[in-house]
Amino acid sequence: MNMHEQLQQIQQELQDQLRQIQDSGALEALRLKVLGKKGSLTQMLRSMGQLSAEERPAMGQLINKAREDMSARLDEVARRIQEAEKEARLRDEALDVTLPSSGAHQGCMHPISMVIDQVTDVLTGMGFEVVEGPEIELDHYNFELMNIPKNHPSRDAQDTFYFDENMLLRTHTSPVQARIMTTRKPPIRIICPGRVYRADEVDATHSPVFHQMEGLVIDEDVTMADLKGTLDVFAKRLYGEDIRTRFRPSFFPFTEPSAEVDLTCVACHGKGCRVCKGTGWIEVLGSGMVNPKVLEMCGIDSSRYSGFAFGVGMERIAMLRYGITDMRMLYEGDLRFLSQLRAD
Ligand code: 2U9
Repeated sequence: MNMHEQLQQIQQELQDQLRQIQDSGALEALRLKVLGKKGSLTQMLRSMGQLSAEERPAMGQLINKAREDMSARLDEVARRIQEAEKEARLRDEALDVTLPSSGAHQGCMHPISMVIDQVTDVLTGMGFEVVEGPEIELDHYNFELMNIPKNHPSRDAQDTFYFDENMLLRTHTSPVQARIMTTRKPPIRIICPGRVYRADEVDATHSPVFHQMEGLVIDEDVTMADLKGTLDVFAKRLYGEDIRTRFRPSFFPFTEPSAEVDLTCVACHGKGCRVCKGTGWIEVLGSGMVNPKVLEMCGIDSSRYSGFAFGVGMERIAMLRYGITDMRMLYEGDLRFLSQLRAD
C-alpha cells in the first residue's frame, strides 16, 4: 500500500469509528490512536524519510492537511459529546422544587427539661430566685458544710464518684446553696435545679445521673409553718387545688427536724390506685429546717436566723406527670417515646 492509500485508509477508519463513539473517554482514546505520539498519522509523518526529496513536500502537505481535517472532525464530535453529556447530567440532577416536602421534623423538649421549667415557673412565681453551680464540686461544699460526717455511707467511694480526695461529682445540689450562704447575707430565697451523680446501678427507678431541684429560705423568724405553707402552695400550683400535703418525720444530716412530704396521689386524686399502692398518697419531696450547725458552718448566725430547705427529684415528677414507669425511658433518647410527650 502506498502512502496515499495509507492516508485514505486512516481517514476512512477514523470516519467509521467516529460514527460509533458515544462518550468523551472513547473519543480521547481514538484521538491518541491517530494523532498521538504513537498514533497512525504520526507514524506516517515519521516514515516520510523513505520518500524521495521531490515527493516529500507534497506528501508532507497532504499529511498535514489530513491532520488538520481529522483534528477538526474530532473536535466537532467532542463538542457534540460534551453537549450531550451535559444535557444528561442536567436531566439526572434535575430538582423539582415544586414537589411537596418529605415532612420537616419538628423537635420537642425533653420531658426532664419540661418538668424543670414547670417547677421553676411555680417556684419563681412564689418569689424564689434560680441559682446554678458546678457539677464538679469540692468535698467541702458537697459534704463538709452539709454536716455529712467523714464516716457517713453516702461519702463512701461506692456511693460517690470521686476525682481525688477533695473533688467529686456533686451528689445533690445542696453545695450550690452552701456556696450562696457563704457569700450572701440573709434573706435568702433560692432554688437550685441541676444534674447530680450517685454511684447507683441503672434500673427502673435509679440512675447514676439524675436531676434535682432544691430550695432554701433563710431569714429571721422562719419556722416549720413557713415550710409547710410553702410546700402546700407549691403542690397545689403544680398539680391542682385538690392536692394536699402530708408531712412524716425523717432524718437528713443537713436538716433538723426533717420531714418526707407526701402529696395526694396525682393519678387517682386520693382514691387509691396502682401508682400510690392503694394509699391515696405519693412520696414526692424531702424537707426540713436547716440544721443550725449548717448555718454556723456557712457563716450565718443561727441565733438570729433560721431557714427551711427542700429537695425534689425531677425524674420522679416527670414519671408521675407523664405516666412513665421505667426511668430508663428518659435516658434512651428514643424519639418514638420522647415525641409523644409535649408540654401542657
Ligand atoms: C442546705 C441545707 C439543707 C435540701 C434537702 C432533701 C431534704 C431531700 C431528696 C429529694 C429527692 C433528694 O432528689 S432526691 O433524691 N432531697 O430529701 N433535700 S432537705 O436540704 C438542704 C439543702 C441545702 C444549705
